[in-house]
Amino acid sequence: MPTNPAAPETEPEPSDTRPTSPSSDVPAVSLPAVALPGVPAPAAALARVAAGRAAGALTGPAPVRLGDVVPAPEQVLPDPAGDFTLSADAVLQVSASGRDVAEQLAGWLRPATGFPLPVADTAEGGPLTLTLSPADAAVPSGAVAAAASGPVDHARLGEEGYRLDVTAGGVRITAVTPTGLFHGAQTLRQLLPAPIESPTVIAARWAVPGGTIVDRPRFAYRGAMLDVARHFFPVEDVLRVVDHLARYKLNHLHLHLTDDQGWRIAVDSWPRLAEVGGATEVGGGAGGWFTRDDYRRIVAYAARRHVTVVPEIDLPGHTNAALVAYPELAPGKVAPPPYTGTEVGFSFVDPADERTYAFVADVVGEVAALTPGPWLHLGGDEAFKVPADSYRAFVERAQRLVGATGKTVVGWHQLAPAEHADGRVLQWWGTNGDDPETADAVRRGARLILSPGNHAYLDMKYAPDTPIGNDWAGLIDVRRAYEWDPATHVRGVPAEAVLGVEAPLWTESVTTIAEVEFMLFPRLPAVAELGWSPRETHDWPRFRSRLAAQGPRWTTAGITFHPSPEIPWPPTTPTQIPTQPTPHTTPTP
Ligand code: TNX
Repeated sequence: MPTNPAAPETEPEPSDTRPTSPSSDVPAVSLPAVALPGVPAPAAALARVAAGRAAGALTGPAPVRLGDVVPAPEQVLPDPAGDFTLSADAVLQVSASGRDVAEQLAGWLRPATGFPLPVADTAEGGPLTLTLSPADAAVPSGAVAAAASGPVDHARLGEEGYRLDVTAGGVRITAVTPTGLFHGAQTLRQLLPAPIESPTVIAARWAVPGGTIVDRPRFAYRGAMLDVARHFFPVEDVLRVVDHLARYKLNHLHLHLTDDQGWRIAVDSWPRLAEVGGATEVGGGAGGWFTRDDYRRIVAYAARRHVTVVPEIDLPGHTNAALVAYPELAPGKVAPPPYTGTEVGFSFVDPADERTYAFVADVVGEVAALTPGPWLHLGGDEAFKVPADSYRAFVERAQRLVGATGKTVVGWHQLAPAEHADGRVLQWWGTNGDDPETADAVRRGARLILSPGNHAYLDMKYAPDTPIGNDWAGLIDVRRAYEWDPATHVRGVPAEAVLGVEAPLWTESVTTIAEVEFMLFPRLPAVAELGWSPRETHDWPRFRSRLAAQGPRWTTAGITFHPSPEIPWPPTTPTQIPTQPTPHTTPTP
């Protein structure tokens, strides 16, 4: 058995509200269990005292405004008379299939409030109610319809939409699916004051602004990519990234699992891929890889947060680690030396050898079997040493092998010249928005995920003095990450062919989870907003002020971020926002 540096732990059952690790977004508090489910008597008593004090001391409107949500909701109708204050005796009412979302919501709110927040199995009651009901979700309120900037068909909240009603008497989230409820619960979390992110009980008036939000995504695919190949990141780090995605209603995590510097997923039929190919990384570190159980844990954790994992096996280039493990795949049948630098484009599996196709079939077969989601990403980028004809023939065979597993092919837009495969999705990472081959592939049936290198690449530096990151696609500050439109970005690609957006994080220079967060925040929420929010809400001045309000939340939650000078961060926050770009520093809550 390989010894994996990231030994898996068991994902807690939905009913277990105790956090198990600091990388979960449920912060680590240790409360001995007594009396009420999940909450100890001393903490509950403390919380009641704190809440009483806070409620007495603070009155007036809720501190967060109803529209202060990232990504911007489709419709917002504030009702200043309808503010609600969460109290220590609140119960979450939920119908059966929404229970897991209610448990997660309670798990987010318990540490800071100290309230027991038991989850009860019934569709009626409150004051916090989660309702799965196509009928309720479909009923438009006249007031909300009036608040809309245009007509919206409320019957089409769809797979991911939700409705949130806040009145003085309580909060109700209504959706057609648990995914919609989950997004609604994330919105509610943002509507509570920033100290809700505290891992320990604090005194606050837990007010929610009154009114109604009706919301649903603009694009079906909203993602981020983590490169675990250039530097390896253990399971706990990946889970933490999943939590970050879920906060901003991103629903896909693309894992770049293989590259020249490391092979990060165990494949039983080719064991040396991970055992040998996983033992390196950029800079000469020890690397690592995910066992099958590690990977299962990641996909299950993501699924509970309504995030689909998209595994990438990058072929035919970016394969040096595989060739070190299995020289028979190399064109000359000679193992290259392990590679720990950051160049690209020099390696490839032998497209002329049948053994290569047995390898591809085995690998995509095993990865597909471990992956519940519909996608399998074939890479396809920067195979500079493979002649165009052989590249195309290789890709067409590889696409068929993926199709045979039942998965739908995703690939970087270099796959474009190959024949169409059913459902095929290309991922655009160009920088000039103009590529006739990609436009032609779209005409032949492909859909597009937009990851323009000069807007969505989160490995690009923010500014010349950003201590880590690349700059081949330019500098990407928050405004640049925000100021583009996925629907019109690539010439000759109509909006209907755009499946969505993805923000990739390549990790040649990114080595720790704090550095990952430093590159993600505050740009990831900008890309998330492009994926979720209707174009009519697109407005840089408003976005930057909404984004500013996220800063104290990150600080309180212990999430590292770049204090971008473009953003008017609040001057007083629960703790200090770092003034220097220090990616290694996680602010202390
Ligand atoms: C290009 S984007 C690559 C990666 C690098 C990245 C660095 C793409 C499909 N290929 O191999 O890591 O640039 O920004």
